[in-house]
Amino acid sequence: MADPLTLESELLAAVAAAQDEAALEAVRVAALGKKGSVSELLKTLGTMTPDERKTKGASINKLKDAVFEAINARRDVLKNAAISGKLAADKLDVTLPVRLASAERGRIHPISQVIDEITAIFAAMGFAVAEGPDIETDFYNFTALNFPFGHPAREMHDTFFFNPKENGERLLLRTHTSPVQIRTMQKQKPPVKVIIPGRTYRKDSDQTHTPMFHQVEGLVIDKASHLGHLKWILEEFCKAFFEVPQVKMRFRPSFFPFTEPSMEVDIQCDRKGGEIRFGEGTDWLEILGCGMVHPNVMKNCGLDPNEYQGFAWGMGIDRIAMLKYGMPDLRAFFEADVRWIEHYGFRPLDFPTLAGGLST
Ligand code: 2NL
Repeated sequence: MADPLTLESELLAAVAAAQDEAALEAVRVAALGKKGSVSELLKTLGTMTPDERKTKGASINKLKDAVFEAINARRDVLKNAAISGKLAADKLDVTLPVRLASAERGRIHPISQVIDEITAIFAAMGFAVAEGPDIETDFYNFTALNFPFGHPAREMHDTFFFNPKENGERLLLRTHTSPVQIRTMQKQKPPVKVIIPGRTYRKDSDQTHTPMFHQVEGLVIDKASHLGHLKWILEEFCKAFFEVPQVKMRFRPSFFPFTEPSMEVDIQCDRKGGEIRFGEGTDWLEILGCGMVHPNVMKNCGLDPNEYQGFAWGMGIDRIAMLKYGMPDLRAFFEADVRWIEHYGFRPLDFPTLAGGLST
């Protein structure tokens, strides 16, 4: 039979050597479990004479108590060590920036931002927004707009045509947003006051042209609309859009098939020091074309040019977006580079308003 004192020193050494709770549990089972070394010793008490039991019983019970206590004490130590280790490993750096909610993480493309800004400005002047299809017919894109058949202006637009249908009709990608104005005039009796922002397409691709680009056109039709109204609207627009208190504008005679007279408009700017400032300086920058709606266009929409007159204008969105926000490369607009949009994009919930600021 094992000697209680020897067994005690062996078991206490094993308890002290247990490095985790699982190892300690194995020691406990081997000592105090049903067939454990201490339990086996306890069983021998029943086979002893009363005298033997008196002398040996005390030392065996002392062994059992000592091992039991040592295991409990060791278990506390190991539990605390495990918790401390976990606390040390599970670190949270509260100085890290907070991760944004998903609705805050995306960015609004500068083109969308500029369209929203333009819409806010014209909405405040009482304009509605109209939309129409990107795929158009020859009638809406050219004929109704007073482009005669075989006229060189049709070629100038570098049109993307689809393959002809069986009936010979050839659809195309609209080369300007003007078809939407034709559709609006057909649907709606004057007075008409609309702007049409949207995608337009021309077979043109170089440093300053992309085959898809964006335009916004405006149209006003009423009984007594005149160029004075047009000039005021465009001036108010330019001041609001470029966020300057004053801006000089220069109207130069030009030609478009769908307006008469036609004008190109330059705004005053300052190009000193490699950047452009608006509303100051002695330089000029062309930003849009405009004119009085041609009587033929009125007639093509079923309006009597002796009863109604109107004016219209059109401008490229991509270029004024580059000017306003200092983006040097047009092609980056359509490359879907997330680093570019993170730098130049706008926060999704900051919708531009005249009262709250267009581009805060
Ligand atoms: C430009 C010039 C312009 C229009 C667009 C228009 C539309 C209708 C009737 C008459 Cl339905 N005019 N639009 C008028 C003048 C100029 O755009 O340089 N755009 C980038």
